[in-house]
Amino acid sequence: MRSVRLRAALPALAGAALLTGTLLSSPAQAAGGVKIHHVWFDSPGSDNRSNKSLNGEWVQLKNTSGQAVSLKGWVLKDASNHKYVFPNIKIGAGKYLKIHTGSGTNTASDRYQGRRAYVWNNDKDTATLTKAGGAKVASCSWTTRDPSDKYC
Ligand SMILES: [Ca+2]
Repeated sequence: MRSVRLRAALPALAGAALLTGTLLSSPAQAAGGVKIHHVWFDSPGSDNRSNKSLNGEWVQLKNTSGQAVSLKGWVLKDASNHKYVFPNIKIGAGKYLKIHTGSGTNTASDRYQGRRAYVWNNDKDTATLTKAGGAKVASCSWTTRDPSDKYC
C-alpha cells in the first residue's frame, strides 16, 4: 500500500514543482529579462574624484531575453536613493549596458550619469533597478567581504 501511495504522490509533487517554477520565473519574464550583471563599486586606485575614477565605478546590466527592452523611465538607485533615470533607450537582446558614474559620451554599451561624486559605496551598498512605475526589476548588494566588484 505504501509504495502505491508513493507512486501516486510523485506526479502531484512533480506538478507542484513545475507550478512553483512557473510562478518564480514569471516576475523575471515580466521584467523583460534585464538583470544587474556586474557592479564595479570600488574604482581602481584612490578615490580622487577625477572623471576617470568616477567612471571606474559602474553598474552593468544584461538583457538575457531574446528581444530588445525599453528602459524608458527605469531607475537605477543606491541604498541612499541616489537615482539615475534612464532616457528613452533600449538594451538589445543579449546585450550589456554599463552605467558609469562620471561624464562621457553615451553609446549603446556605455552610459554616463554625469556625476561629480561617487554613488556606489565601497564598504556596503545595494544597487536596485526599477521600472518607471516603481516595480523592482533586480537588485545587487555587496559588503567588504566582496573584492572591488561583484557579479550578481
Ligand atoms: Ca565607490
